[in-house]
Amino acid sequence: MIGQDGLVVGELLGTVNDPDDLKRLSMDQLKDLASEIRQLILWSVSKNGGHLASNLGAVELSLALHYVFDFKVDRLLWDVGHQCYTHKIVTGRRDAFKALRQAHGVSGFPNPAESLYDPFTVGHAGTAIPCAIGVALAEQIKRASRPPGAPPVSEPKVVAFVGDASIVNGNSFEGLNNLGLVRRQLLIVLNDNSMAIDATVGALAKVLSRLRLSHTYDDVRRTTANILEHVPKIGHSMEEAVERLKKHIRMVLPGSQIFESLNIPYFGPVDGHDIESLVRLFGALGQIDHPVLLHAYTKKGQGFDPAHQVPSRFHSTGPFVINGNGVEGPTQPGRSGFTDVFGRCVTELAAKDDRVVAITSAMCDGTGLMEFRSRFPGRFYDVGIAESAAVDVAAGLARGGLRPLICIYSTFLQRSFDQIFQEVALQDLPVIFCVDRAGFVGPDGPTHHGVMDIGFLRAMPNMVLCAPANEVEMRLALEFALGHDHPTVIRYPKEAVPDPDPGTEACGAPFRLGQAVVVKDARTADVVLVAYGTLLTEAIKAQRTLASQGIEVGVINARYAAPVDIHLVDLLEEGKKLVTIEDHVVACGFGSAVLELAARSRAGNVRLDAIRTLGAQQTLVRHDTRRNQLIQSQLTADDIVRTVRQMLAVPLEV
Ligand SMILES: Cc1ncc(C[n+]2csc(CCOP(=O)(O)OP(=O)(O)O)c2C)c(N)n1
Repeated sequence: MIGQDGLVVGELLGTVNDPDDLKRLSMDQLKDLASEIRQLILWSVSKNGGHLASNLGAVELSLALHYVFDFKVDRLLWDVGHQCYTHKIVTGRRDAFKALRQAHGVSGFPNPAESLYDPFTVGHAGTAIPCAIGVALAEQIKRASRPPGAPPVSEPKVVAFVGDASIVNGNSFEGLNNLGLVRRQLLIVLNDNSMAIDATVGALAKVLSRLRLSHTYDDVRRTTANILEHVPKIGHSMEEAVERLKKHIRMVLPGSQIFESLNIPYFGPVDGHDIESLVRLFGALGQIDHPVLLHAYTKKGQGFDPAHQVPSRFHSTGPFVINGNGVEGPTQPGRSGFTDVFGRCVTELAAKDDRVVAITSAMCDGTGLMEFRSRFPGRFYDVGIAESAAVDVAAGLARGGLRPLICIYSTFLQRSFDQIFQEVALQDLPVIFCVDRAGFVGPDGPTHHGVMDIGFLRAMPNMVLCAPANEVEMRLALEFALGHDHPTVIRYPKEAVPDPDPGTEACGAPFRLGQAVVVKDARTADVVLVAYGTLLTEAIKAQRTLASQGIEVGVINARYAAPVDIHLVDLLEEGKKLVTIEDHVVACGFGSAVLELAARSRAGNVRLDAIRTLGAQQTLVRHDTRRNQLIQSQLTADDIVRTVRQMLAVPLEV
């Protein structure tokens, strides 16, 4: 049924405003609701973009969880959170879901500011299990502190929902290793679709896939039936319940052995699309006063053939048009201009330099490495969602005389802070960090913005930080890094590279350590705009607008945030004012580095108030378009023009 606003709402779904409404539905109605929800997800993602394949696969699991548990009091923790669309739709956000990832709609990830049903803001993998342990321990501690003889209270149940690629993340495994701390109910739902964004990699993925191959669909059904058959026979004590279930139900299979060896009762594998069985399974397993793991098989893209056939293409997608049984569009996921250019350059450079090795953490396509992978399979490593290990692998490769490039999103690089410091920076190893999605990332929102990397990287010893402003500079920056025998960071945004601009010819000069380039002569100007990276384009626009208003300013492409070009201080000593511009939080960023340098000037005439630092004031910039995020953070050409006029005390032109 299509409403006036074009929102597809099925008849049943129209009645579900809260999870309590779900609980009134029959099993047959739940199944119908699942297909109505799939239609809504498809409708909204095709309009707004988003994570399609994972969400289509998680509908039944999500509905069954909400049917059985009461997440007003119980706690549901999503890992990554990209698969939470059904959860959003049934927890009062159905109508806002039509504007998924739009400024006026819901975010694509769980967010407590949106709903009491979201205990955490999430976006990174590996958090659900350890956070769930903490939540469960809080209840355990409260239980222990109740006075003896106090009437029993019903405690919130805790559920962690995690995918098969995220459960192998180090943080998840550290959580599993500590699960023994929990001596109360905690249910881990392992949603196994045998995919990360691409096919899963690594030893555990192989074990899980062997398990999958050793099972027919009938086996899976039998496992479910087996568990359910024994559920009514559960005794009253936790130990008895677990023992009975273990004895009668648990499958002695490689998948189970992994968890059993960690002393985690394992149940499964079961069919994650059989909603009726799932409801009964959750009903039973939720009663066990002990951590348990339910392993469910699902299909990524279930119910929409194009996403089912090519799930990686529909993992995270831009808007697309559904055309009969096929689709038009979407824009390739993660294929921003800078990413493409990076992918091309690194492939060309690797053809000439056989020291070049590329490493990704489950983001081959997103980081533009598809061509590299097919041309140089022996020099490409996908280590799965393991950013910290990826950095240490690179450190080892560098120690072995090779030139590893870690191709990673800024936000996920945060996971590797200590490895970058200790295994790379402290050793002064020539690892090249190719930091994609630096700056605002648009609709993915605050969990995914890459606005802190300059801050934490420039504090490290031996680290060189540079940022190409355009296509030509991407190659030059890579050439510089390959010739530099120390750690180097190259940062670039999720954005199309700017069109070639005759005014930026100076950017064609090779990168030289710590040297900025003058794009517009600063000698006769009172104010100089100093841009780091891609915002050079806004600085040039601002310079042209100001020139048309009779105000001449200089423009410098900083190229380096560490070390910063010391000649910037000369400009201050000459009495000029500087405006620094960066797609990063102001705190600890490029502008801060310029301020620090200026503060060390011995000339005695440098005033720090001659420097204005333009950058993001905060990291919590809501999901929206990248352009709007730059506008909100006052980082556009108009904002630069306004700043310059204020500095020169020239009223704004209206
Ligand atoms: C620390 C971290 N690294 C990388 C990502 C990017 N990422 C988002 S979803 C995803 C794949 C997750 O696979 P899985 O957990 O199996 O869930 P599925 O999408 O298959 O349901 C990746 C790599 C992330 N969110 N967090």
